Amino acid sequence: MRILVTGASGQIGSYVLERLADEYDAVGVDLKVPTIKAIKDIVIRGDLRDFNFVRKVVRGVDVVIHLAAQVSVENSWKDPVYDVENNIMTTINLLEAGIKTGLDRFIYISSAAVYGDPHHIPIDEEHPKNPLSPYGVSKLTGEHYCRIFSEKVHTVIVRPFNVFSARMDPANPYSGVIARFISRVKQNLPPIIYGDGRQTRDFVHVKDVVNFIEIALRKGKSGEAYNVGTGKETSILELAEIIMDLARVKGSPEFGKPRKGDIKRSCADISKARKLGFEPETDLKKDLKDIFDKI
Ligand code: UD2
Repeated sequence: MRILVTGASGQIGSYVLERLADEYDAVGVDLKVPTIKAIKDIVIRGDLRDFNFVRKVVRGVDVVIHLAAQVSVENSWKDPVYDVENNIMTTINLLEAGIKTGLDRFIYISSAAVYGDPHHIPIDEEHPKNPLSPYGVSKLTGEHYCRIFSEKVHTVIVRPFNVFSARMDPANPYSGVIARFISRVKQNLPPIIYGDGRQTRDFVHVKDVVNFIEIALRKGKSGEAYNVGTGKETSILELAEIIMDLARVKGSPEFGKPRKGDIKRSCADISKARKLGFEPETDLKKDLKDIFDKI
């Protein structure tokens, strides 16, 4: 089985490709060359916004795991067109080219951002979808394309909550909150919290996301969506405290203006993923300690 992992140089994609390359004929594609040695020679450089390139790269592939995306909520407000091109156009290009070349399976990595502010916690897959940002809208649009194309190709939608790993980029201002906080405390500066810090997230270690993607590949039902999180809610204030403790930084965090389109609470109901055999192993405090020196 030949597998194509898009976004293979990214935070999740690099781990997915590393894992699958042991077992399958797996290759990656990305705009950038990966920094991870183990996958350097199996990642093709190219732009998935270009249909001609997509057609070439998809030929002979049985499964596409689509992780390439613009991932920042904040950046999606700054440049919504870039967000659409990278999150919607790439998805349609892959589906269209894949269907034409006899693709067997398409695993689309969406996001918990499709739900918007929760009506109930934990959030199950049937929860209303009211995205609050261009990023949430683009991810949800990709899901709709997967759903309507699911008669032609087996498509599975995965909705990760807040993913973290040692491969987050602290230098990138659009990286997730964990990378931002670790970068601040390493400079002996307090983390900056946007808003009052009472907003919550379900932080899930990348190893759980990779585990679930492997499950989805084998057992995911076509046209169905699955949450991937831990079912545990952590406030940004608590997160700041944990990271300040790890770095032995004294004092209090700084507070800034809340971000536009910031979701207030987020916590996954993972019963549906569990039915396929998923069991999260994330231990936030322990995993943060493990990745602290690697970031
Ligand atoms: C994350 C992912 C997004 C998506 C979503 C799913 C990133 C960059 N974004 O969006 O791709 O999958 O989760 O739920 O991985 N914050 C601070 N200070 C900072 C940075 C952030 O207070 O320096 C706050 C921010 O306002 C928000 C929370 O931390 O309330 C999480 O922000 P984020 O950028 O890590 O991720 P989020 O949830 O917007």
